[in-house]
Amino acid sequence: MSKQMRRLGTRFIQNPKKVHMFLLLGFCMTARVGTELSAAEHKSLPQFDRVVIDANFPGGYQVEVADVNGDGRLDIVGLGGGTCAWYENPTWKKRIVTSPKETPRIISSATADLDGDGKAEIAIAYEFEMNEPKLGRLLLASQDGTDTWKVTPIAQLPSIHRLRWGDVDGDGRRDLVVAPIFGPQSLPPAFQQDNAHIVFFRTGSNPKAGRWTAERIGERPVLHAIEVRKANGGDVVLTADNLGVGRFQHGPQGFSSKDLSPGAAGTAPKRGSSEVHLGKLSDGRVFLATIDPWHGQDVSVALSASAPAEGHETEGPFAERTVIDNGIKEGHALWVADVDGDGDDEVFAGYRGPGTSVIAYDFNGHEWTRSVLDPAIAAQDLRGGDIDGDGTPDVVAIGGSSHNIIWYRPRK
Ligand SMILES: [Ca+2]
Ligand SMILES: [Ca+2]
Ligand SMILES: [Ca+2]
Ligand SMILES: [Ca+2]
Repeated sequence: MSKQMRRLGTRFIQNPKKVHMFLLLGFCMTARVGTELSAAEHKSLPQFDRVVIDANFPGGYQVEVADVNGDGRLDIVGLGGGTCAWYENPTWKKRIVTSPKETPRIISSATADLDGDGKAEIAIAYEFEMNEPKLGRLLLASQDGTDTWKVTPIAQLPSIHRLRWGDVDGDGRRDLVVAPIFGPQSLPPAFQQDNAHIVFFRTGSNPKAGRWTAERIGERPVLHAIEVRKANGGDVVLTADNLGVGRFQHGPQGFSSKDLSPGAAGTAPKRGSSEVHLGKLSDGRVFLATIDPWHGQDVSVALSASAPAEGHETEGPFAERTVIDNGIKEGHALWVADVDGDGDDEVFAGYRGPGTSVIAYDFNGHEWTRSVLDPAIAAQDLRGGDIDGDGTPDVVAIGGSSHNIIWYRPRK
């Protein structure tokens, strides 16, 4: 038995077939990004252990890395097929939060300990139906005893699609940012009749009671994904939508918006951007990593002109996007993390179309090298966090047609 297996805990030692060592099959792409870095050391990607968290999760759609039980270890929350489940670190015992009876057509979750009692609450979006954008509901699941969850209805929200916690009004309390994908009057196939209306909820003095109040943030056409980032004066909402990447920030006159990047050209709804995260390089510059256009084929990077001051990372300006891969099919998963410790964030992208894979892109100072991490997952979502507490960020993906949840653990 290898040292890697021993380190993974009893469940995996008892089931050694669950751990596969993946050798990275890297090859260089030709894309060149920005000016070359002079003295910086750019490490190459480590190998990853592929740890199966669940091999039988029907319709897997979204994954989170969050401490659910408050023991200081990051757990994994997966959803899809009407079910929300969490997996307890380090045994990865699976527990059901909600079932298809409570959360049919589940689409998103956002986990955080809202009342500070050490037990996380999970906001859940469900009753999503792509071609019926008038449907959609939000509830809060809270822990009621050791292994049971109580659900509290919060609101009906047409076309509800993405949830993230963040303090967008800067009052020191968590708000729930809710991004529908379409406006309620939108019609297939282009969905351009009505913009998606982004809102945030203040959860009040007793969040578990569910008496939340909504406030408008703004609107964008065909809004596929959001990222909430720390910023001066209140967290910023980045959007990936048919206009590309947008940025919304709270101020004295409400929210102001700004276009950061146009994404890909094309005919609606296949234009703009589909996923977005903000990454950083070792020289202090930041970049928008995107999948473009909607459910698209491109993985792109748009670099900031200079190194921004802390709290101003999302402000730009950003250079025109550089496509670092144009060969993914139905791209749906994106993450950034510095897994080799050289100060540059790697980009991780996953897709669910033919060829299904999770791919890593590593900046070597000149270009982004592409490595297939795992072809055996129809990735719908990617997240990360230091799951094993070794100081190196880990990456987790959930697959839809492959019905699996996989932890990619960088080797030391
Ligand atoms: Ca935990
Ligand atoms: Ca709590
Ligand atoms: Ca790195
Ligand atoms: Ca780690």
